[in-house]
Amino acid sequence: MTLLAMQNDPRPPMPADEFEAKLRDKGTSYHIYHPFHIMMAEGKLTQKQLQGWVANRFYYQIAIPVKDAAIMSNCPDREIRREWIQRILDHDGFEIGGVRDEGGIEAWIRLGEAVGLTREDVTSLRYLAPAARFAVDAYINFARRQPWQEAIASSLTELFAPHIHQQRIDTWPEKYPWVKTEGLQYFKNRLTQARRDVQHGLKFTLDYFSQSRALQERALEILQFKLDVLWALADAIMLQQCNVEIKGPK
Ligand code: AHQ
Repeated sequence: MTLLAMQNDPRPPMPADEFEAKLRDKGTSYHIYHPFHIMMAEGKLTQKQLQGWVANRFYYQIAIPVKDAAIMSNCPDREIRREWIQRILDHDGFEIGGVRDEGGIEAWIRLGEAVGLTREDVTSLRYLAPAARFAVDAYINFARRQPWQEAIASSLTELFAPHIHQQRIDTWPEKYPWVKTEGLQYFKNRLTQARRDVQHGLKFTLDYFSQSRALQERALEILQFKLDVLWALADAIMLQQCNVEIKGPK
């Protein structure tokens, strides 16, 4: 159903606070609760497994600015583009008027080197699991093909991101003391960037999708899709790194 058709849903929309609470309640499906991330937080990953996570996740990191550029290219609203472009700069880095920032993609490569990978191990994507690629591509294609309003709503998994970034900052030095601390800079940068991004994304989502009950339900569906992208990405990495046997039908 198109956004226009959903706007005409005759049912009264949920009150804004109830809608926001339902969005936040989806945090129970966030990938911080995935077995692989629980193993990570408990210090149970080997160096190879942590390297595998960093190497696979690099594909997600380089996808983010591509995804955000797709949203920009679909969005006719200059005010929104002025806000949204910051996300591309955060990841790709920039040099504007003498101000230089290497960006999050570069910081993620440094995370790779901090866990003992070479720059080329990370940038070559040689360790990328096919299912990890497909999970990330599903996100990029969603942003390319769906209305830009829906793609903005899909970024709201970052409501829950500061928690997982803080968890890494708090646990890695004790659980993985061999990781060079400068590698954690990416997570530290995201604490502020994610909070800023989500303020804008949440405000837009609450305003736009509160036009009707059907739109509110669509926003919840979109958030669940993106939670599933992150969950599937962790599944792919765990399968590759822990050779877990797929428990199919007997
Ligand atoms: O490093 C992450 C990042 O830059 C983003 C952008 C945002 C989006 O636009 O979908 N989501 C996101 C996320 C990042 N890191 C993930 C992690 O676990 O390190 C979390 C992820 C998210 O919650 O969506």
